Amino acid sequence: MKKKKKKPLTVEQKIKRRNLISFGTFFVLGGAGFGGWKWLTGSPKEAPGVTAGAQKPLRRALNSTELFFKKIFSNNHLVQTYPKSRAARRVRTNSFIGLRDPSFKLEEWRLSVLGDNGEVLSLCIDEIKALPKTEIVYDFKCVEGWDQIQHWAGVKMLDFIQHFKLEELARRNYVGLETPDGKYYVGLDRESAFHPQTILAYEMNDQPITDPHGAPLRLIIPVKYGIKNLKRIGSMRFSDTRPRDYWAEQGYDYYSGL
Ligand SMILES: Nc1nc2c(c(=O)[nH]1)N[C@H]1C(S)=C(S)[C@@H](COP(=O)(O)O)O[C@H]1N2
Ligand SMILES: [Mo]
Repeated sequence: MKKKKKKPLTVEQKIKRRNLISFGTFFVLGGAGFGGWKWLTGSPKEAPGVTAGAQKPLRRALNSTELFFKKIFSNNHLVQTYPKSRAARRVRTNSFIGLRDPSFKLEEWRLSVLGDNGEVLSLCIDEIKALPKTEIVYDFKCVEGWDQIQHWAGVKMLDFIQHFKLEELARRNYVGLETPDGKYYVGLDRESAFHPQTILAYEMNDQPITDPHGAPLRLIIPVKYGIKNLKRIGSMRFSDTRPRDYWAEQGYDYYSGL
């Protein structure tokens, strides 16, 4: 009898399979995480010195942040990308909460990076543009039912973290972003915030981002629906508790992943 030849998987099937695998991994790692947590909290505190206070194994882990990033965020579950020629020339706009403050001055804009004890960095747009640039062309999806292939460019969140040595802060469970006026705000789980395709974008179709699209800096997070792609980022805060989230407060899914 002839063996039936297996049909090659379609992209959708592959994605489904990968989702299943991720889901399975999630449970396995979750279990390991719980065991690991019990092991960690039961471990002796390190000897006081330059870096006191952390449990020994934790310090060892903190010292190998590079490994940490490679392992936890070697996320190869990538969103589909397209050639630049497929990108829309007329990019849709949708919803402008937090973009209407008449006292906002583009020239005075700064990104405020916040940790547990307040501001750790205040950056102007040129300091961000000086970092390596990453481009992406992908299908932007709004929960309201439209999608469009768009071309964005900026600095990868991961590159941003590494450049400004924010690894310790980036170990927090969540990242919260808010507009300068605090009227629109989103909370992001760490894995999505540091997904390799997540970027702090300052260009759209090779031009600086325009006001309605969130000048001068917005989030492009392809693993999430549009609602999480905050326009005009004013502050970025790292925390272990869930940051407030505008649409989650209105009853939308906090995670809003694709
Ligand atoms: N500051 C701010 N960011 C925002 C929004 C908003 O109202 N205010 N709307 C979100 C929603 S629902 C979508 S779909 C996208 C739309 O981005 P666009 O206007 O560039 O298409 O921005 C997101 N980011
Ligand atoms: Mo949206």
